[in-house]
Amino acid sequence: MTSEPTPAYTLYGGELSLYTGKARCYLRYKGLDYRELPATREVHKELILPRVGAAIVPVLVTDNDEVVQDTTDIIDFLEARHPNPPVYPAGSLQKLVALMLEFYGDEWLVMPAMHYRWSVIDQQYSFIMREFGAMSAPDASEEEQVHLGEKLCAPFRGSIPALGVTEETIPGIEKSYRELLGELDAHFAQYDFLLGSRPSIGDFGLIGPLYAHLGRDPVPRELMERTAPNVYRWVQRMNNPQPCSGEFLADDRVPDTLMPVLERMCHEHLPDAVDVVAHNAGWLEQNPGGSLPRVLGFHPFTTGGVQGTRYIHSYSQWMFQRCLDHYASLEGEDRYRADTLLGSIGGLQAMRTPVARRVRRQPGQLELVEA
Ligand SMILES: N[C@@H](CCC(=O)N[C@@H](CS)C(=O)NCC(=O)O)C(=O)O
Repeated sequence: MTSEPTPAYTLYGGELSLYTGKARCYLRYKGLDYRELPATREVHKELILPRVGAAIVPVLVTDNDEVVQDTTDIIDFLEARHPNPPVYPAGSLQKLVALMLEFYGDEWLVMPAMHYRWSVIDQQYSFIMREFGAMSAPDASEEEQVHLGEKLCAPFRGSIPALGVTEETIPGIEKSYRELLGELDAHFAQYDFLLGSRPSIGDFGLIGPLYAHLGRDPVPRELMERTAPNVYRWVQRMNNPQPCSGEFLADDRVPDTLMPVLERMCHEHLPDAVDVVAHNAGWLEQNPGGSLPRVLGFHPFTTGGVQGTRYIHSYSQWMFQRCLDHYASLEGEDRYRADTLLGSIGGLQAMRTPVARRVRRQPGQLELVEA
């Protein structure tokens, strides 16, 4: 009997996991030789905890036993090995927009995603519980999976107030999300992806929240399908791509239809990111050489015109630095065009945030350290 050869890549995660969706869509678009396996109890015990240092998904393992955690690192690791076609646009303005929207999907839209999974849990209880149980114990009975799911989901379910989801903020979160859906729907009525007929790193950032939670959990999926059918179709395209197909728009053009989305991001998300940079700097000043705690207390935020308080997610700086570094590298005409765009969407000041203390990731740990 011949056994199947091991694919080049194994992605450990789950269908219900926001960030697994981001990595999966990327692997599919690039047409890579991979398989996806559930992050079961055994996988956590034998692989993820010892090699990554925390119970987090997704994790990519190569056929050479290299382990990569964090979807941005996974994509960059694979882009270096399989550069064509790149998911980072060559045009400087398109690249800036793509990095901003990746950051927005990864770090801000988690709020509506988690709200629409957990605040309406009574309406989708057995689906969600079973999904949690199935990732951990795929061979258990349905009943056992639901039971297991109830235990496993506790940290996620319990995290929503820290993310800023409370009775007071829910009207703002829903308002902003519904408006965002309308804006994206108008965009995807005209374009297959954010920047043309090829998905960019920005599309992969947005698909995380817009698939596993907002495009798949029963309650928000119905909302998306009914009110934003073009967004729903983009979710399907992202999950079933023509591998390696498509192009970014010519002449580094950024469609006008993205401006309201970018404006929303600058208005709601960037103040949070700028404040994270300040808090991280303060902590690193007080604790030279230390590893930044993942959460540094709480700070105010605004969404959909409603104010709330949410955790200070130190990791956000690492994602924000990607945007800041790209912007800082621009010169001449490129800088002028970036400034004009950022000025028109209210993002210029934030993109010029001075970073007194840069941060970096370290292998085998989730906590950031000073770079
Ligand atoms: N920035 C990370 C985030 C990964 C993440 O937060 N994954 C969730 C599941 S979708 C998780 O495992 N969270 C557990 C934790 O953060 O401790 C990435 O891009 O991979």
